[in-house]
Amino acid sequence: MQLVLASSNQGKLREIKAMLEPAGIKVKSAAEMGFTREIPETGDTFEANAKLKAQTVCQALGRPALADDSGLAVDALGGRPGVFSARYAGEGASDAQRSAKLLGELQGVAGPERGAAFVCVMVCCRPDGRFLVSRGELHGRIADAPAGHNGFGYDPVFYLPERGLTVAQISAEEKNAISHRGRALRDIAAQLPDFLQD
Ligand code: ITT
Repeated sequence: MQLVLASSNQGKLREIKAMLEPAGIKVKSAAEMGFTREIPETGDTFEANAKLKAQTVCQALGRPALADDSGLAVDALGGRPGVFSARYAGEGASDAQRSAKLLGELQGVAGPERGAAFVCVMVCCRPDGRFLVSRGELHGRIADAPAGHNGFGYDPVFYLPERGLTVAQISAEEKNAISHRGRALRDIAAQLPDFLQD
């Protein structure tokens, strides 16, 4: 089985490959398959944007495509940055700049009020238009300062109270076992063999 991943985020690609390839599903990025267009994320939900990315790549390449739309919902910010997580500090900002902006916005917010969730919605689309949707969440808190170098994105500032570590301080395997992406992916992966065959 082969799937195209409608994403240009290397962190996502790495995690999704590590989880699907042992199950015998080969993953290629859209860029590896010759699709390099930027897809404007015009939806106002994770699901709408994941569908948009999966359908665009699936139709352009004429083969099944998987997309991941994800982000961080912070309680004290009323769920922001949410679907704007990638654009939170403006176009072209680095992961470190986005995390720094978030810590700045949360200055003065005490530990118990720093609750947050990583959310991931996955959509797999077939050329005939049928699609599958799954969702996963990881709950934790925004740290007071970045810590750790593993993972990507907001991982250094996402603190897991029960572990006493940020997501950037745990291994890739440990992250995949508990993460929003791991949960969404295990759910959709269980349905893929039937979905891609009939
Ligand atoms: P594609 O749309 O090409 O997949 P993107 O980076 O633009 O890549 P999103 O629109 O889904 O992806 O934005 C997700 C944002 O949330 C982005 O800033 C990520 O760094 C962040 N994010 C998502 N999952 C994460 C994770 O597991 N750990 C840390 N940050 C994460």
